[in-house]
Amino acid sequence: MRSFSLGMLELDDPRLAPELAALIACNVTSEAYSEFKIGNWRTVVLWNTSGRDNNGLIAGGEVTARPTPWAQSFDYLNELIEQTFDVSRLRLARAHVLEDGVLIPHRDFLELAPDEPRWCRLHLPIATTSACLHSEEDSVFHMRRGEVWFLDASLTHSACNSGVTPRVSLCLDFALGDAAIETLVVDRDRLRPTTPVVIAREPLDRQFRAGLRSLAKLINRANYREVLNFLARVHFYKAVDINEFFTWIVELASAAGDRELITKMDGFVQFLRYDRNMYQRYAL
Ligand code: YCP
Ligand code: CO
Repeated sequence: MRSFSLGMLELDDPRLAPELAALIACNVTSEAYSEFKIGNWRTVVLWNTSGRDNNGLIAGGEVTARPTPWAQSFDYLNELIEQTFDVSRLRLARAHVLEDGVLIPHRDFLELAPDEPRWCRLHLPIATTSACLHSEEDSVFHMRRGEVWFLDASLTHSACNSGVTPRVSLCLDFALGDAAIETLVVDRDRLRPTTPVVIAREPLDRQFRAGLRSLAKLINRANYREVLNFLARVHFYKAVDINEFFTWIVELASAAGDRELITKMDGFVQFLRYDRNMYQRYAL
């Protein structure tokens, strides 16, 4: 696993509580990347380079980020961001609110030009439960509240919350270039070392595989989103590489023999995994 925890920050609960409640209640959300989610997953943009409230797109360029008009009143969160990270290299800070939902397996930064400085994503969960998991390739892990994580979003990854209590995680994207990831944390003494919570999963046995194949008997244009919802979550509890998700959806569409569905799934895999242009959307 290339993602790793940089350590645990002390959070100030009384100051955090009202801002967390405002984030969960917020309806100034960004629709960017909404084709990657199934269920209740919302993004509130906290810092960006355009100054517009709901612009949550990652974009190239040299401009540093600043709090959006809506996020300016978040004294505690803005202070936390400023005191912990090197904001001169920050390009985008979002709060991802996830309540009973899943991100469809995908890779990020595919849309950035090859000459862009290397992007680096840090996560800081500020509310979570044990039902909230993240994944990367063949690993599944839980990020604790207050833990600062480097997530290698260029690899195939996903996140899910199988409960109903909202998980809120700050997602900070930096233009890192050739510098070391650790340099993004300005005051490293504030981070307490932690051992990451890696999730052990049960084996994916033959019977379960046969069940997966039998989904071809029921998948159709009316229900394929529900099938995707189910399939995107399998690797969180069965020991299987996340990339198998792409094989499953293409094989199921093909076994179902529906031309339109085959084209849709082929195109979706291309979009999620290999090749995406800036501003490109995918109509699921
Ligand atoms: C993530 N990927 O993995 C981001 C959020 C969709 C694309 C938006 O957190
Ligand atoms: Co992602």
